[in-house]
Amino acid sequence: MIERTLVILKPATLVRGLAGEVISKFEKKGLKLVAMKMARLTPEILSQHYAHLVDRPFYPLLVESMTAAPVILSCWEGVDAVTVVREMTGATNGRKAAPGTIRGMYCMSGQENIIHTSDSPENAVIELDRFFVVSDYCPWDSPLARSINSPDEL
Ligand code: IDP
Ligand code: MG
Repeated sequence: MIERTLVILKPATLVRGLAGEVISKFEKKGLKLVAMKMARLTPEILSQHYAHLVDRPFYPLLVESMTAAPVILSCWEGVDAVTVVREMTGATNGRKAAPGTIRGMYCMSGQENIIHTSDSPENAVIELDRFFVVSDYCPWDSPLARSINSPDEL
């Protein structure tokens, strides 16, 4: 099924000059970029986005890190996009993430782990609605679509 998922390039990714490299991984995989913008996240929106973590001891450091510079918010579309992107992301701790994953390739930290990606189709819908409005989306038909998927997969 064609899904959409949220990818946030975290502040450290922008600071380290890795944004283009990470975006390129998703492009080359064959996912379709349908929305993208920069934003400075606030403690308020982070308390929604990371509601499952607000009571954890590391939460203040997480907020400090996520507000230290802008992020790049992006929406990627494709067949099973949520699972595909999540598996490309790798384990939360970059030191434990498999070597071929984005976290496995580009980070050494449990907190400074390059990207956020939605962990289920249900959460993808909630998270995309948190960060994007309808007019942010630019759906488009790729002339190469037949080279990305067979029609019977769609
Ligand atoms: P995820 O990003 O792999 O989905 P979550 O458990 O949802 O992982 O945690 C959200 C973010 O909070 C992580 O990406 C990471 O930046 C931070 N985080 C999670 N667990 C820890 C920890 O034990 N120490 C420090 N930061 C953490
Ligand atoms: Mg998570």
